[in-house]
Amino acid sequence: MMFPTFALLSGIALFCSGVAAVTTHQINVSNDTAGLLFDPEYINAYVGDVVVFTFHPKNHSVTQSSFNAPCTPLPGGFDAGFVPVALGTSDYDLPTRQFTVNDTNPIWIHCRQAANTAASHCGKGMVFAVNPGAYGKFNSFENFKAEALAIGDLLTAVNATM
Ligand SMILES: *[C@@H]1O[C@H](CO)[C@@H](O)[C@H](O)[C@H]1NC(C)=O
Ligand SMILES: *[C@@H]1O[C@H](CO)[C@@H](O)[C@H](O)[C@H]1NC(C)=O
Ligand SMILES: *[C@@H]1O[C@H](CO)[C@@H](O)[C@H](O)[C@H]1NC(C)=O
Ligand SMILES: *[C@@H]1O[C@H](CO)[C@@H](O)[C@H](O)[C@H]1NC(C)=O
Ligand SMILES: [Cu+2]
Repeated sequence: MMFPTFALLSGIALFCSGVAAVTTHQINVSNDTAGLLFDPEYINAYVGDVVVFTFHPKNHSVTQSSFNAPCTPLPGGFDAGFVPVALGTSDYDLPTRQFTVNDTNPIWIHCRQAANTAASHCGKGMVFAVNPGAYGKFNSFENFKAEALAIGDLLTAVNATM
């Protein structure tokens, strides 16, 4: 009777090693105290992990962009669209959207509210990333956010001269 027991145990071991733990990452899209940001601003995630965005007031999007163009929607990329939320909505009623991490490449995200205007949320630093390069690397989250803020500065300057 040794063999069936061994087969059963190795079957369980195979089953367990084949099932990777899925982590769910909770991200606030804006929050009541800090305004135009994603909180946290970036995460590291494994393939298969789920990223859940909880939308706070007033009216934001979660839109994929690219490292080179932080405030421009990526053709074919993820876009939750605009999700308006009334001021005073209770935490339990805040809407959520989610995506699954499909590969290990960085995923760059912005809020496209008021795009290409001085009020651009992206231009005010409302950006987010999954698996950005490490601090000090060219494709770090810090460099991505700095690019977004530079776009915002440009939009503000253009607006001031009009
Ligand atoms: C997200 O916002 C909720 C309040 O709506 C807060 O309890 C929670 O701690 C926030 N999460 C993060 C990661 O800051
Ligand atoms: C809002 O985000 C800021 C910056 O990450 C954080 O310090 C603060 O605790 C957050 N507030 C809430 C209510 O989650
Ligand atoms: C949310 O923002 C979008 C884009 O600016 C706008 O078209 C839409 O009317 C807004 N929705 C509400 C309810 O304010
Ligand atoms: C991962 O693939 C699913 C299924 O095709 C898709 O719905 C989702 O948007 C993808 N995630 C990202 C971040 O593109
Ligand atoms: Cu926004």
